[in-house]
Amino acid sequence: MPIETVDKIWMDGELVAWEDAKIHVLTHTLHYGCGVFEGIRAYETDRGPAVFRLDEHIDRLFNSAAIYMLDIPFDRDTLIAATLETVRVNNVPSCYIRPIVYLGYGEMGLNPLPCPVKVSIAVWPWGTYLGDEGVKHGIRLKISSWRRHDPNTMPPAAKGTGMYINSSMAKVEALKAGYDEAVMLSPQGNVSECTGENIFIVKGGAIITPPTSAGALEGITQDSVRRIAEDLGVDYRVENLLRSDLYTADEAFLSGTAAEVVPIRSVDDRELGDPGPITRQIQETYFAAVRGEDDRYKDWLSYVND
Ligand code: PPE
Repeated sequence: MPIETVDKIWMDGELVAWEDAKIHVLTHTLHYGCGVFEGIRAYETDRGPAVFRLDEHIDRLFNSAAIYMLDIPFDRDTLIAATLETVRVNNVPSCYIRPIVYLGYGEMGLNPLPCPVKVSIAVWPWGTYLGDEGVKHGIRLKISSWRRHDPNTMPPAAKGTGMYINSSMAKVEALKAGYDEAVMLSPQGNVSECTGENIFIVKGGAIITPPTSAGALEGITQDSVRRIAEDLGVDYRVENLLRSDLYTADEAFLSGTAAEVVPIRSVDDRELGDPGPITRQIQETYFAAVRGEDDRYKDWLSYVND
């Protein structure tokens, strides 16, 4: 589905018309993939649109940039205000938000340091990432033949643009084989994460998710799942998982800003079946939290019209 356009995109401190948000073909990041980005969502609430966990996303953007030695020419507060403003001026009840920090037109060659650091924030309406059916009934996963990055090859803690070639290859492989999404293993063979989501199993009443050392991004939705699990009194553990742990799980689900919380129906054709009770509870609480319907999580929302 093509992107649903809106009026304005924030580029380097200014709101420009959607169709004018263009860059030069010799933009450094286009050639070498050295950029960092975020994926954020704003949800419709009874007080207008609210951005979910905005501070944490902007913090991660700065951490990603620090890892790649990209010196963002704006401070945190400016990017937080710019995000809220971009959602506000586009008059969308809910949307996906994509801040990106990239190296612009300047010098060529592998040394990124002389290039200008540019920042853009785009928003657009985006429905369910893995399909409405997937959110309700669960999706089918396949273990990818592509391994996730080793932390000393590409640091998974940075949400870097170029790193996603790996995810895209895994995604295409899974889709061509008739599955909905891929699970990637670390170079050592532990479960890492999906192409754009963290993964969880439920076993003996506890939720277990792999550590960052297995190559997973430290997900902000994953952290929301942790807090919700604690509040529900469900044991939550960070431990290495083998692919066979996925096959024999009582329940499994994944989480991400774009994907939200999605049940897993099967892994490599081992059926886990309909979404289980813990997955359902986490999912329902998450959707209530993002819509401002659960007071326990009100500190996670930044209201655009406040
Ligand atoms: N792992 C990866 C590799 C990843 O890309 C994401 C987010 C996550 C885990 C979950 O992180 P969080 O969103 O903080 O819970 N993936 C983003 C990009 C998806 C895309 O298609 O692009 C997202 O969900 O916005």
